[in-house]
Amino acid sequence: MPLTFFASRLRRWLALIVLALLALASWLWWSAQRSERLSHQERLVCALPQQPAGAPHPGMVWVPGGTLSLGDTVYPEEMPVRPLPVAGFWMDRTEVTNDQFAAFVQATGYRTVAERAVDAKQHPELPPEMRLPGAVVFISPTNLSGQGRPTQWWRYLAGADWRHPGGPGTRIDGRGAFAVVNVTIEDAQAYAHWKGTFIPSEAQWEWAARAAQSAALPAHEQPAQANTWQGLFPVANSAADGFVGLAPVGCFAPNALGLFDMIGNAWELTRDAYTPSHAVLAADDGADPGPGSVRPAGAAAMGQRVIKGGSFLCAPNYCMRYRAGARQAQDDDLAVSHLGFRTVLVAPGP
Ligand SMILES: [Ca+2]
Repeated sequence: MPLTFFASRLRRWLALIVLALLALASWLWWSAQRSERLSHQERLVCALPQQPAGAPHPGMVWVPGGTLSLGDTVYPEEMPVRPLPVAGFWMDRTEVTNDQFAAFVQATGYRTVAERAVDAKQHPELPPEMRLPGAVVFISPTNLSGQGRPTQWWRYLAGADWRHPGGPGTRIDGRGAFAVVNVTIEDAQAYAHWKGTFIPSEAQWEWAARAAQSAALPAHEQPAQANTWQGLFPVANSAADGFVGLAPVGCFAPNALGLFDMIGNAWELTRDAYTPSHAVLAADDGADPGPGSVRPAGAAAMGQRVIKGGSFLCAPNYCMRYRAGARQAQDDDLAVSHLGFRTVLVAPGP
């Protein structure tokens, strides 16, 4: 065969290889950019249904009383499941938003915990850079060494606060309908005090998340109607639910009471002191115990509260806490980028 034939075939093969490499590079680039593009395409606001004219407490829904089966059976801290009576109350139908929190700050001049320097006397163990005003922010790692060390994806960032949820350089402009985050229990109670409401107990929160149903425990599957994490946490997030990170409130179907985002989006603060299980319970009359008080009564105040509902970071491979009965501990004086809150009100029902 003539040499030109081989040269021609070689050129064709080389061209094919180059094309294949280009296709592979394009695909890798496309995959790497997908999350970035999705975050730019995400909705900035989701319409909430109108409430009836003359609703007694606008923005809130009534949660009728009943007997809650407190807890669940997936992780040790949510066991044992215990019956607990809960009186009726009103609850914010969404997480408190940036706009709502901004109104409070504008009216009062309040400065959040994340905007203040950390008291060296209270935390002599912390290095100086962690005593600067700031918050703990989730940053998806580009490579992981070892397994399950949260410091690989949680970073204390000076300058992170509710106005800068991802750290300095990030903003909430155009994100007024997003859940406020990087707030602590002190901040949440200050907001609630200004509103004339208060932070729910764990039982109130869980009862509301179960839509005031005392029937069998809900399923443990990852919910479709909630902003959670689809993929392998903490490195691969397909955002099949439409959101890479936090979402505006009210983008997913509400529960049967009309409460939005009880599961997923932002974790939500309760006023209860954290206990490692439900082995010891105290009766909760639903009354506001006042700022600084903790429940269950008699529980040792360990400087941690119970938080509920899971967040946009909850994934089946790491944290199946996208359930009403799930719970987690949160340091009282540490603001985190996946944690927000909503408030409740004890007043006559409709
Ligand atoms: Ca999501």
